Amino acid sequence: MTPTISVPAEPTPFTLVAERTALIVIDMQRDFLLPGGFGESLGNDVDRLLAVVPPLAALIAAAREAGVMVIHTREGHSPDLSDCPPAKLNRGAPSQRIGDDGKYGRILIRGEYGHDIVDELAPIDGEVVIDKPGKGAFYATELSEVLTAAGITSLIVTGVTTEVCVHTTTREANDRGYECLVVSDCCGSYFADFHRVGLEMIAAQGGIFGWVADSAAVIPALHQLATSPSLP
Ligand code: C5J
Repeated sequence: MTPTISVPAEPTPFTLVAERTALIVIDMQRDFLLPGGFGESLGNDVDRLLAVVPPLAALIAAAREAGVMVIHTREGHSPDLSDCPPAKLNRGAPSQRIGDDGKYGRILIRGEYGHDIVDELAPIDGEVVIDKPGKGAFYATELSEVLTAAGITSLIVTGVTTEVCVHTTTREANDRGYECLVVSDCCGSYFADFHRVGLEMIAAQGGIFGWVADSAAVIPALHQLATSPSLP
């Protein structure tokens, strides 16, 4: 029998089912996080995003130890920008747009240094990395097929930014029938209010998009999964 663990969460406890749960780590990319990068060049305070790295590293380690599938995503585009619609490309200050030269290479372009995940959270061999052109991780990607093939029904959702790619992905997943537990201190926003309200929106109205818990609640549950025997 598959072990299940109850995680204290808002608005109700979340049932973590081993082998049916994946941890999704959204867009922890240098372009968004590093000083001098794309995110900071837009006038944002990257410290708010960097604060996510230590708890998220601990959560990823606990998931790996528990045998929970870890999936990483990266927002970005092909070098010829053929997958970036004009409506997305033409936003923001000219010279600091997608495809322009930034401190870490062409901004949000696949293969560039800035497009990749920060060293502290680098995927390990065997982990899936989804390259996504949109804010949601399901749009124009193979994520649905990956989850279906692995028998996944629940997602632990983390990453940046809370109100943009984390929210869009959680909404997309919720509409597809996945139960989503968003980990509050393992998500981050450049804007404190957006982060707080973004999390409130997920758990409001009886958990309209999912559940919210912090890593202090989720990591012990993963440790319990790691040590609980699979019963026949
Ligand atoms: C944004 C993201 N904010 N990963 N991307 O443009 O949330």
